[in-house]
Amino acid sequence: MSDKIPVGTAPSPRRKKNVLPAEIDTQLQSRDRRRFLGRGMATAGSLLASSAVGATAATAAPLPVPATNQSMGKPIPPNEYGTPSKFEKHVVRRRTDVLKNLQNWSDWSMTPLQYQPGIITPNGLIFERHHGGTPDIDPAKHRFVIHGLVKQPLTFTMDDLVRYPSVSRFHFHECSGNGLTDWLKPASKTVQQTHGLLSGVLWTGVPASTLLEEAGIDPRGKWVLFEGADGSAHTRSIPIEKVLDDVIIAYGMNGERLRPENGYPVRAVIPGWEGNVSVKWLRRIKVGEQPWHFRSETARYTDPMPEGKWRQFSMVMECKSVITSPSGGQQLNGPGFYEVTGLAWSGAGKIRAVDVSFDGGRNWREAMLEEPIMDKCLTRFKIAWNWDGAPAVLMSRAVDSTGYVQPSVQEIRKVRAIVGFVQHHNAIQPWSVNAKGEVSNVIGQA
Ligand SMILES: Nc1nc2c(c(=O)[nH]1)N[C@H]1C(S)=C(S)[C@@H](COP(=O)(O)O)O[C@H]1N2
Ligand SMILES: [Mo]
Repeated sequence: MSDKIPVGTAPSPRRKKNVLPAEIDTQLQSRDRRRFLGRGMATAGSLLASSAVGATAATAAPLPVPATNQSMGKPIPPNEYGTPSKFEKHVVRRRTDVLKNLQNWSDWSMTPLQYQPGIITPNGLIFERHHGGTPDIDPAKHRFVIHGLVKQPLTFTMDDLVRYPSVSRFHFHECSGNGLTDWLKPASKTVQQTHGLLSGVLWTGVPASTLLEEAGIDPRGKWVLFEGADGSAHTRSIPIEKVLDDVIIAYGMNGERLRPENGYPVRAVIPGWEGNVSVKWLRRIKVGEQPWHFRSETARYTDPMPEGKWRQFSMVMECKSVITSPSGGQQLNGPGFYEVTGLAWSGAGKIRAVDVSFDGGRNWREAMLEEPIMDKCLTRFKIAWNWDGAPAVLMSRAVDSTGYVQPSVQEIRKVRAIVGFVQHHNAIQPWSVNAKGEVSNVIGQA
C-alpha cells in the first residue's frame, strides 16, 4: 500500500463500534485503542477497497479547481422559505401507482423512504391521507371544543392552545392501509409504494390530559370522540386511558406549524396507533361512556378474521421493519461493499433488535440499531454486506421491547383472513437482487 493519502474520495474508516462489520467490531473492543485504530483502518480499508464502491482511487494529478471556487455564489435574499437543491427534484411525495382512485377525494400520497436518511421525514414529504380533501382553515377563526361527560365544557382558540405547557415528541406516523396492495403478490415496485404511508415526525402540542383535566372528567367517561373539521367530518372513538396516557393535541411538526394537508391548525396525535385515529383539523373532543361505532370503526378500519368475523378497534400498529436501501427499483453498482439500511418501528414500544437475511430467510444476522432508539418511533438499522454478485433475497425482521417478532405473510395468514382490502400489513418485506444488481419486490414469492 502506498503511504500517500488519497484526496477527498476515500470512505473514512468506520470508527463507531456499532457501524462496523462484525470482524472489525471485535477489534474495537480491544483496550489498546491506538494499536486497534491502525489495524481497524486496515481492515475497514481492505473490506471497502476490495469492492471499490464509494470511492475511486485518487491519482497524483492536482485536484481541478471547480467553477464554484472561482466566483461568488447566490446572495441571501432578505427573507425566504428554503427549498431543496434543484438536483433533488425526484425526491417527492407520490400518489400510489397501484391503487387508482377514480374519485379523487379519498386519496393518499406516499413518502419517498428510499431517499430519506435518518428517522425524520421533512414536512414536504410526510405522507398524506385524507377522505375529503384538505380544508382551508383560518387559525384565527378555528375553535377547538371539549364537551360531553366533563364538569366544564371548554372552547379554545389557537392562541389559547399555544399558551398551555407543551411537549415535543418523536413518533412514527403510519396509515394502517400501508402495504394493502401487496399482501399476496408484488404489485408495488418501490419502497415508496410498498411502505410510503409512513413518516417520522417530531410532534409539538399540548398533552390531551392537561386539557381534559382542566375540563374535569366525569368518572363515567370511558371513551373520547375526536372529530375533524374537514369535508369528511372524520370521527373516531379512543379509550380514555390512551388519551390520558400520551395523546397530543398537536399544532407543530418538525419545528414549524402543521402543514395544511397534515391537519393545520390543530390535530390529534395518537402515538403508535393507526394513522386513522390521529384526527386532523380537530374541532372537538367529546367524553362518553361507550365507543360510538363510526364508519371508520365498522365499515372501514376493521380486519377480516378466519370464519368470517371482523376485528374492530385493532388500533396499535404492530412491530414492523423494511429495508429502504437497497430496495425495489434500485440498481446495485457491481459486487462489493454495501451498507444495507432500513427502518423499524413498533406501536407497542421500542425496537429491541432487527435481524437481516441475505438468503431469503435461511440465515439471519443482527443489524446495528442507530441511536436514538425511542418509544413508538422510527429506528434506523444498518448492516454491512459484501455482495458477491450472485442473486440474493434481502429481508429484515424486527423485534420490539415486548418480545413481539415481526411475522412473515405466511404467519399472518394463519391467524387472519387475507381477503380484499386488508389493513395492518406488518409482514417481512423481501427484496430480490438479481445477478445484474436489479432490486425488485418479491413479497408473497420468497
Ligand atoms: N379529519 C381527518 N382526519 C384524518 C383523516 C381524514 O381524512 N380527515 N385521515 C386519517 C388517516 S386514514 C390517516 S392515515 C392520517 C394521515 O395523516 P397525514 O395526512 O398527516 O399523514 O390522518 C387521519 N386523520
Ligand atoms: Mo389511514
